[in-house]
Amino acid sequence: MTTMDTRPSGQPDEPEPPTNRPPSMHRVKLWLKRPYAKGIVGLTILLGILLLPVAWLILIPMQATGAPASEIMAGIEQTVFVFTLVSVPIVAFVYAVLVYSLLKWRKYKGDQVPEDESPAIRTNTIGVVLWTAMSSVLAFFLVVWGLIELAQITSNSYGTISADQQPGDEQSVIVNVTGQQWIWTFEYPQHDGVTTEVLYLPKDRPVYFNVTSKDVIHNFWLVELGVKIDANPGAITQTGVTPNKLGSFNLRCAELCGMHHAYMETSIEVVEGETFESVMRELGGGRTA
Ligand SMILES: [Cu+2]
Repeated sequence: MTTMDTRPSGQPDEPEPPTNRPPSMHRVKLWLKRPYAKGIVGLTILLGILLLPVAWLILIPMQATGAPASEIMAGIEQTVFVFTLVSVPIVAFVYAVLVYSLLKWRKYKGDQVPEDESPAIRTNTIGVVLWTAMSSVLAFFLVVWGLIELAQITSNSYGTISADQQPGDEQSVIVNVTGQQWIWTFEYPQHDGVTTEVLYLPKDRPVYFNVTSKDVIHNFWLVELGVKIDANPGAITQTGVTPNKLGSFNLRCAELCGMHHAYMETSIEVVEGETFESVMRELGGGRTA
């Protein structure tokens, strides 16, 4: 092997690329043999296994009150579940680094600072490609899932067509919702304009809401039905849902609207279609449209 300099003369000296570097894979293996790498990988696996049930634990309080009571809410629950599962490996890794650092790197033993452990992993091609690819795949999965779920929610809440332009359906029910500090009122224009302070809904029938406010911005939130939309003064927002479960559910204001915001809640009574019609008749509103 010759040691002769073959570069054309006159060029400034550039640093020689290191020629004695072991191949990437070999460096990854060396790195994985380090005590801290072993410790963090082990902790990541352990924490990952411990964190897995969290996805189910999150569903328990959501379902405790009777959710999902619509297809929209079923989709939202599934999304919360899947997103939690997908984030487990990342959360486990971050906490593994944190826990390991807190336990092992509180202080050096004696006065001796440990030698720098070579080779570093941060410029390792395999390491960088793997880490970037894994993060990208996870993020891409979440974006695609989120967009599909959002499109389904929009179609299930009749979000693209306003209530008065929906196909005239015998089955469908229109409710005009008004928020004001700190009460909700519901008007049923197809039933002689009956008004209630409890939201009555028929099961398995599409319901369209025209939502507005008399004073400040409120937010109309049908908790177990997965519907949430702003109630703005001077404007009407539209949404809808098809309740698919009988029962009593929660309706809350989800926009801080003043002193008694926390008490701006009522109940949703999802009843059979016939019961709904008889409730309306009892309140003085026969079906007129
Ligand atoms: Cu409020």
